[in-house]
Order: sequence, then C-alpha cells, then structure tokens
Amino acid sequence: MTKSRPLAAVAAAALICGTTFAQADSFDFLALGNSNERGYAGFTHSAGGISVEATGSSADGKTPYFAYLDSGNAGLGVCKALTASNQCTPSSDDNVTFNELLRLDFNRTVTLSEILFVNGSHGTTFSGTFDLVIDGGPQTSYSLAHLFTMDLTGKTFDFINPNLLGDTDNLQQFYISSVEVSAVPVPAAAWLFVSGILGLVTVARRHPG
Ligand SMILES: [Ca+2]
Ligand SMILES: [Ca+2]
Ligand SMILES: [Ca+2]
Repeated sequence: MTKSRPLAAVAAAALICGTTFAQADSFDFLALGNSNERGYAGFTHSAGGISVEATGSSADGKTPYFAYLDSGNAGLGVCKALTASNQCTPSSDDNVTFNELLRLDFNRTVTLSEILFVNGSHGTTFSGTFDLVIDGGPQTSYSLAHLFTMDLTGKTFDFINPNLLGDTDNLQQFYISSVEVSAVPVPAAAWLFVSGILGLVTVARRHPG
C-alpha cells in the first residue's frame, strides 16, 4: 500500500460529505398546487431525502385548520373549512390569513436558504409582516417580500400572519410558493465522521507502506 491511499480516501470522503450536505432541494408548493388544488389535515412532501409535513392552525396553535395547496401560481396556505371535495370554503380563506399559522415540520434539521412568498391575490407585492417561530423559540417579525433570502436553521418553522387589518387586505396575506432546503449535519454524525477520518489517518501512520 502506498502512503497516498489514505489521503485519497480522506479527500474522497470529504468530497462525498461536502456534496451530501451542501445540496439544496426546492420544495415547490406552487407547482404542487397547480397540479392538485386541495386541503389536507397534514400535507407531506419529500425531496432529496428530506421530508416535510405542512399543517395549519390558529396563530396560537390551539385550533387545527388545514394546510392548503392552491392553484393559479399560488402555493401553500391555510384554510379553516373544506368542502366534501377538499376545496377551501370560502375560497378567499385559502392563504395564510390574519391570525393563522402555517407549520413546516421537517424530519431533520435543515437550513431554509430561500423562500418565495406570493400575496393573497397571487401577486408579488406586500405591505405586511409575518412572524416566525423556529423550534418553539422566540417569535420574530419580518417584512413580507416575494423573495426572502435569510438563512433559517431548525426543524419546525411556524409562519404566522399577525396583521391587524384582517382578512380584507391581500397585501398582508401570503402563500409560501417554494422553499430551498438543505440538510444540516447533526453534531453526533459529524463527530463520528471526523473520528472515522482520524482513525484512518492513525492506522495509515502506524502501518507505513
Ligand atoms: Ca387563491
Ligand atoms: Ca383556489
Ligand atoms: Ca386562511
């Protein structure tokens, strides 16, 4: 065995690791809504080995509503009442309206690197805010915008509509059209990975070619 092989193994492992954890997958709720508009008690979707369950509720989380995929280039919203064929009634309630909460609960810790919002009339301008709670932490307010690019890391994300003008102002209501999601390596797995690499290097040093 030559001395270069352990180093090659380290380089290959690092490359695989980097590739696995750096990739972002798009969760495209706009396309999903366009192909099948309806409400769900819980809507699940997977991409790139990451899955999410979307649910809707009152802003305090106490009253369950429905996660709703709307068609017409909209995305994911919240609806309080569905017809027998799972359509939102009234249809104007199909976005994240005043005093509603849309939860995205992932199966692992992720970073959301890009979120696309559209407003209550499926347009891209806003005048309102949304509140965000990550993993039950503090509730933080942000200005609504079509393209929201702050990196957000966590497992459970609550998007809340706190706006006081209520149900009449479409510029203060929102759908989530898409999110860019990448996996965050959990510390234990990262430590095992590093330990394994150190082990390889140690073995290589003890047994020079
Ligand atoms: Ca709509
Ligand atoms: Ca609709
Ligand atoms: Ca609603």
